[in-house]
Amino acid sequence: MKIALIGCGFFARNQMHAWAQIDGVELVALCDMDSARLTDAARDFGVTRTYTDAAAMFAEGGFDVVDIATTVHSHRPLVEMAARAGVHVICQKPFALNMADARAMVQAVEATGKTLMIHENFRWQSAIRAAIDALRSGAIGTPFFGRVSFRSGYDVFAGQPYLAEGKRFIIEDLGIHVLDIARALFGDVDRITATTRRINPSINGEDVATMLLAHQGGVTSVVDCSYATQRSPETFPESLLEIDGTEGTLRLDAGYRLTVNGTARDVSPPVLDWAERPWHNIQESVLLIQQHFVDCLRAGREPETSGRDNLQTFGLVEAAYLSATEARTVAMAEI
Ligand code: NAD
Ligand code: 89Y
Repeated sequence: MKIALIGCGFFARNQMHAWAQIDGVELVALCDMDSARLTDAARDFGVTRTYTDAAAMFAEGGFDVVDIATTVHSHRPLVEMAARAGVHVICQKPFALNMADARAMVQAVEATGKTLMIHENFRWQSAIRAAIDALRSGAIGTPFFGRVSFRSGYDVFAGQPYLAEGKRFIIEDLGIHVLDIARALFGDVDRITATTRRINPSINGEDVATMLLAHQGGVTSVVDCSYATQRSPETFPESLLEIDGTEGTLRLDAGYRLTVNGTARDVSPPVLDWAERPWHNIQESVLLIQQHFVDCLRAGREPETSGRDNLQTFGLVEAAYLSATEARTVAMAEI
């Protein structure tokens, strides 16, 4: 399986390391508008075909999958280019700038019969996966309440300075993952109520969001995120869980400690040989989601976080902003 990757920035290096680790896959081409980043990545990952223009890369072809690792503004044009080229597509989160773009991107790729997966990796973190497996095994009966919580004071702006610039910040950047974990655990959502705050005066967007979700299956969940929380020890980038069910409880506490009905175990992720703390949790999930994508293509299955599936997660982001702006509950049917 031949892969081309667009966007050789901060996060894409994880994706390149993961491709190098997956059997039967070869990274054959790289593209970035920034020629210095492109040259560095090509050297570090031994890729000889390089392009500063995505259209030129698609015109030459010779790959089965394109992995789009750019920031959101370029997602729709690049996904549409990939659809015209008839290749399978992985696109980083956030999916799109708005719902209309996201829907158009799904349609564009579906019309070609190829697969579109959104790189929504947090549900693939091994600790989260252990909790999902325990819940789906019925260990705590039928869940009726959940809390998915991400609270940190980690300086994400050092590595990703663009996060300080946008009008939107934490829901679009990080909350999107936490909302997706809530969907993976409790299913799709009927309605959402959200509040937002900006605590850090040097950024433009909100850095605190608290969301209340009514899931279709009857679970009520609280999804709360903050990058303004000074906690010790720092828990970045852990998502913590509290789930109550008819037959018991599940907790995923700081330090990757999973407790199901009073029995605790360590579900710490491994530190892959190219990974570094504290990012190792996210980095392992990149390998797992890319392996999942390859497995799905080989088996002719739809990936868990396909473009169509991710319309629901991205819809929650849109609904949360609408709810916070208008100070009201938003039904997902409105989005
Ligand atoms: P970045 O700005 O460091 O890198 C993006 C790169 O894309 C830049 O080098 C830029 O020159 C290039 N680029 C932009 N438009 C292009 C185009 N049209 N053609 C070719 N190259 C183009 O950004 P980043 O921090 O690496 O983030 C990239 C994406 O990854 C974002 O959407 C971000 O939300 C996401 N991200 C995901 C995770 C995760 O865990 N899933 C973590 C961090 C970032
Ligand atoms: O961009 C974000 C993401 O997707 O995961 C963590 C992050 O890097 C900073 O919030």
